[in-house]
Amino acid sequence: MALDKEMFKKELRQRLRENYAMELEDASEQEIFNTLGALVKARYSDAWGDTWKYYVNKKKKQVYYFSIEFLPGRMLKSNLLNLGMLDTAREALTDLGIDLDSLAEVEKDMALGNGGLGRLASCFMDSIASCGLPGNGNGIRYDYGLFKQRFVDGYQVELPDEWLQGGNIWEVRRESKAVDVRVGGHVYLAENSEGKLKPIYENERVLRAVPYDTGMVGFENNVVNTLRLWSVEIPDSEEDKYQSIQGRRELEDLTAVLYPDDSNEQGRLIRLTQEYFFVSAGIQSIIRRYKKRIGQPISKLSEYVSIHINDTHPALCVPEMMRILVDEEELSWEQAWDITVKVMSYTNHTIMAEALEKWSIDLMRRTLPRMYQIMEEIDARYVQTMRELHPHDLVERTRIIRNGQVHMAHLAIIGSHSTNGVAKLHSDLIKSVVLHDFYIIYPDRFNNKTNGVAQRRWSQIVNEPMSNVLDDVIGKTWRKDSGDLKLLMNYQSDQVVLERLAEAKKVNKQKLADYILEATDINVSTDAIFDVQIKRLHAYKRQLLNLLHIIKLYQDLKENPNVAMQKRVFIFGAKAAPSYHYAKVIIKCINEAARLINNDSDINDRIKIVFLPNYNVSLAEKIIPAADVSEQISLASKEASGTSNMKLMLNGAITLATLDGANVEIRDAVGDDNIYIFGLTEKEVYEYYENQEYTAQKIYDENAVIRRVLNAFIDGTIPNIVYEGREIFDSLIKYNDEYFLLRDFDSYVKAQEDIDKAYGDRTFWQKMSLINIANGGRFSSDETVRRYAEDIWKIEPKDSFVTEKG
Ligand code: B1N
Repeated sequence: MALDKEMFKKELRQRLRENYAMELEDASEQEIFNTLGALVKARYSDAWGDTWKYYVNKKKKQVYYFSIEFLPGRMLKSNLLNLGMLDTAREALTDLGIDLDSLAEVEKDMALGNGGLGRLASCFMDSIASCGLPGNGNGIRYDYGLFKQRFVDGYQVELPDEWLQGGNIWEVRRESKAVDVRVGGHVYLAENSEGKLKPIYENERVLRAVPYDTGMVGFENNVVNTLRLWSVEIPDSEEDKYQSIQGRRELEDLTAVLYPDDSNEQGRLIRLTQEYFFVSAGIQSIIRRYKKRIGQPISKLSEYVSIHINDTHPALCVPEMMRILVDEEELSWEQAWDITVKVMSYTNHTIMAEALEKWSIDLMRRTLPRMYQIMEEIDARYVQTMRELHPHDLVERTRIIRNGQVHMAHLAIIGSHSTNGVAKLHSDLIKSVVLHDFYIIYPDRFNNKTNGVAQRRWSQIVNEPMSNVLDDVIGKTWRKDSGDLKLLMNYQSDQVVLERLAEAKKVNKQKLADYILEATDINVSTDAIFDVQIKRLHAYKRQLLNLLHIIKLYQDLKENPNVAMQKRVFIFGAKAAPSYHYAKVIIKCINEAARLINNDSDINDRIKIVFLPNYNVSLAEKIIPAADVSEQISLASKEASGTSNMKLMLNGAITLATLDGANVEIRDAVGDDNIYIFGLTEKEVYEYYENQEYTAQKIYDENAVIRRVLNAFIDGTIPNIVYEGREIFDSLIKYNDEYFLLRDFDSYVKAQEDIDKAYGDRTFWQKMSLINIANGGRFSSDETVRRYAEDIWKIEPKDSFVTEKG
């Protein structure tokens, strides 16, 4: 039964009395928030149970999405929206003198991920439920999420993210579903009484994996799927082994922290154990449920279960499934292998060499002895089979165990039936360059699934002013089916509509301006272009190129204060991995340039730099609706897809981009006239690699503008960066500018000048913006997961959803 406003108020008060023995008027924000959360959870708990029973009773094939990161952000408004309660809740709370938006800020961001990869996993969870697809997440319940970022004297400082401190209203601890995971020790094979070879474990450690489940609420469809996150505990049987505090702490550390690296791999023991921990716990619980609830023979597993390996971190799914099928279910190797390959599928998210995961044989053998034995067997059989079909060196290059290391991507490809990239260009590069050897061996296994974003969150929830205009202009169907945003194309010359969208943008900009003032003490004008670059800090993403351009503008203005140009606010949001020195140097330089430019009276507020600290999902929700320009300026070929590019276009920002990742598809969607493209293409980048003819020094010598900009880093123009400025300078000149910033500089400047001119023509700009919004529907993760469901997972939506959609 739908809850009306009066019932809502009554229930909220009632629950507050029951749980806190308090009247609303005396309760703290946290208490009200917790109570509201419990109320919302109660509204979907029946559907949660029913969804699960439905899948079991109908023996529906289900997908389990294994990911070492999930980045859901806040869930209150998203759950309210999906339950159809957002408006009621807002009105009820207003009656009670409470502002929903401020109350929502009480919720701590669930930040169990670094960036795009983790956020994608959460967009998929939302879309899988919203499409009525039987699918669940499987990951780790870190006690601490991604570090909190502060700036002290312009430097990044990392603080722990104690996200569980206020409690987590959404999760349910399921003690009864705990499983044991064995690590370390020795394993040898011995014949049992029936003459079968069985592994015998010695001196292993037993870890108890306890699941915490969170409901993933579908959009207005009564479907609630499960995100299951595992936490480590000491099993009762092992209590006596863990008497010292230090011993206990070591064990509990396993799920304490998320590794804060993005697109870079830090091989460490805890990380490997984390990977095995959530893989083993997840697969054990899948098999247990299958046997108990589906009741089919284990040989039919692949008809009921699909497991997705999100990047290589869960690649141990392959040997762990083999272990269970062979050691515990006593299937033959061949039969177990056939099932495993059918069940598993894998997504590659990067071509950056340093991110391709490898573990030393020694570490693997010591940490996970049974896994290592099984991988040796998989490797040996792979070589044996392929030797007859392919040249020796091709087979050698593609082995799982090679040169003293275990190659996780090789394991994931060999042990699954599907490998996909995350944008067309990236999937092509995988086939032609990065994993070309495997493409020769398994041409049918490779495919593309361009990323998408949870459109309801990234439009309806974060951008109400725009959403209201859309409702008035094209009706409300776009809220369920974002493909209908296309209807907006009919209004591209409608002055009234263009003006209303411009007003909505202005409202969002004012809100962000208020936040900027509060967070940084910097005053910005909403008349300025809000030029946004928000993503992890990484050399290949080229935040430095953005800074070089800003320095150029600064120097131009210093030289000639009357130079004609639009006001601009350059907004950055970016965390650097704590161990990534160069990225931190760039942060310091941006902050010092900001201090210089923002306080220079000659500049007179014509350009400003705002580096907002602690970029996370909630901050993205504030910045994205207010953006005019979306900076997607990675060196072509390096960004696998990008997803902030999609969120920004959906909110009417104009993209300034290289032809990299999904930018290529954004250009195809909006047309050349509604995007600003610059820089080398991926082909030209590869040509440079082949000819090795790139000389940054030469560009510096010949280009006076670039020379003046770079000199600003070492001649005191930008103060307080004596060491950092030198490091930047050297990285570009002495070490020859690995990401071709100088090569792309002129065309970037040109594109920025074009943007400056275009912004001056309000109608022209607003029309481009409208066309971007209208074509944003193409990048909905609903569409993306539907394609995974059909092509890879072979799962079907819940019947009621099918009938509803016709
Ligand atoms: O995955 C995103 C893409 O949109 C981005 O282009 C891509 O950079 C990102 C090791 C990664 N690739 N690799 C990672 C994350 C954590 C880690 O420990 C690698 N993240 C991406 C979604 O497809």
